[in-house]
Amino acid sequence: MRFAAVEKSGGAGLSDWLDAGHQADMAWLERTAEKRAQVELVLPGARSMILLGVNYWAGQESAATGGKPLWARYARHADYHDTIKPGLAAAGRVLEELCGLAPEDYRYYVDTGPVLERGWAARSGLGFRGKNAMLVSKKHGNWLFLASILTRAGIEPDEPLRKTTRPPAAGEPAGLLCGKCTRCLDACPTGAFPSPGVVDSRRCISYQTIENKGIIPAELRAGIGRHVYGCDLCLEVCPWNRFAQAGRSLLLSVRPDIAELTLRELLELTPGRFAEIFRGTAIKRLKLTGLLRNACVVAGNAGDASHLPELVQLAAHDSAIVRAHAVWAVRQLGGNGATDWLKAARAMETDAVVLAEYGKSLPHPGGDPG
Ligand code: B12
Ligand code: SF4
Ligand code: SF4
Repeated sequence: MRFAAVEKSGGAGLSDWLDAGHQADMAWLERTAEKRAQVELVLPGARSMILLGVNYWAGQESAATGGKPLWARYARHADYHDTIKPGLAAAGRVLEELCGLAPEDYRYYVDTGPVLERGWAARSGLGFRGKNAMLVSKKHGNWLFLASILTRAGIEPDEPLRKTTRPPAAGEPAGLLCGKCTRCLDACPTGAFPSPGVVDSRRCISYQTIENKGIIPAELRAGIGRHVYGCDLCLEVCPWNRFAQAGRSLLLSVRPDIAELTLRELLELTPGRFAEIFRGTAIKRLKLTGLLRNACVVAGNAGDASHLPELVQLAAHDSAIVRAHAVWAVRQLGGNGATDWLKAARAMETDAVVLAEYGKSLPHPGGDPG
C-alpha cells in the first residue's frame, strides 16, 4: 500500500475528456465529474488517500487458445469488486485503531467510487500512467486492480515516480516511463486512442462489449475480432509486463474454465447455463442478452459457416438487440445464401432496429444486401 496526500484538484484532463464525448453513454461519469475532480466533495475534510494495487496476472498459459472467444483477463476471476472489498473493510478497521478514526472518517472504493483511481495511484508512486492509459507498475506491469481509501487521517505521502528530479503534475501527459515506445497505441484495432493516454470509449472494445447495452456500431464490429468480453490488446503488448509475476492472492480465485468456452457453447447459452457458469464473476452483470450479442459479433468475424444454425435461432430471439447482431452475423457468414437462412426470421420481424440490419450493405463482395 502507498500513501498520497490529498491535493485539492485532481480533475485536470477529466473535463476535456468529457467535453470531447469520450465517455460515450456512461452518463454516470458526467454526473459524478465534480466529485471525481474534488475529493473534498466525496469526503469533506479528507486529508489522505491510500492506494492499493492488486496483482491479477495469472500467467501466460491462462490466455484462450485455439480460436476460442477472448475474455479480458480481469474477468476470468471471481468478481474483484466483491473480493477486494472485505480487505478494504479490514484495512479501515486497522486505520481506526492506528489513527483513532471513526467509521465516518474514511471511505473505501474499488472501481465504482467517484475517484480518479489511476491518477491517484500515479500520484502515490504505485506506478505511472502509461500511453495505454493504464497505471503501469514497474514491479507488476499493468495487471493491477486499483482500490482506494480516502481518509481524514493525515498520513505522510509517498513520492510519485519520477524521470527527472521534478515530480509529475496532475493531468500531465501520460507516458512518464514509456520512452519512444508506442506499442499499445499501435495495437488498438479500433483506433480508440485519439492521443497517448486518452481513450475514446466510443471506439474501445472494452466499452462496446461491456458497458454499451445496445447496438454495437456496425463499423466497429470487424475490429472486435474474437473479443467476447473486454479487451486487453493494449495491455498485453506493454514491455513493463515482463516483470509481472503470477499473483498469489487467494482472494482472486482464477476461473480458467471461462477461457475454455467455445463459441458454439456461447451461442447456445440458456439463462440457466449462463447463471451457472458466470455466478460470482463480473461477467454476470452483462446479462445473457449482452453476452449473446457479443458472441454473435465474434461469430460474424470468425468466418465459420457451421455456426449458421445457432445464429439463425438467435435471429428469432426475444431480445431485439440479440436479433440485430445475429442477423448481421448470418449475413457475414451466409454470403448469397443469407436471405434463405433468414427468410423465416425476417417474415416475423417488426422491430425497426433489427429490420435496419437486414438492409445494411455488407463489406465483403459475396454479401447479399438482403
Ligand atoms: C470509465 C472506465 C473505463 C472506460 C473508459 C476508460 C478510460 N481510459 O478512461 C472503459 C469502459 C473504456 C474502460 C476500459 C478498461 N478498463 Co476501466 N475504468 C473506468 C473507471 C470506472 C473510470 C475511469 C475514468 O475516470 N476515466 C476518465 C479518464 C479521463 O480518467 P483517467 O483514465 O483516470 O485519467 C485522468 C486522471 O488520471 C487525471 N490525472 C492525471 N494525473 C493525476 C494525478 C492526480 C492526483 C489525480 C487526482 C488525477 C490525475 O488525468 C488523466 C487524463 O485526463 C475506472 C475506475 C475509477 N474509478 O477510476 C476503471 C479502470 C480505469 N479500468 C480498469 C481496467 C482494468 C480496464 C480495462 C483493462 C478492462 C478490459 N480489459 O477490458 C480497459 C482498459 C482500457 C484502457 N486502455 O483504458 C482499471 C485499471 C487498472 C490499472 N492498472 O490502470 C480501473 C482503475 C478499475 C480498477 N479499479 O481496477 N474503463
Ligand atoms: S482496450 Fe482494446 S479497444 Fe480499448 S483502447 Fe485498448 S486496445 Fe483499444
Ligand atoms: S506499451 Fe509502451 S507506450 Fe504503451 S504503456 Fe507500455 S511502455 Fe508505454
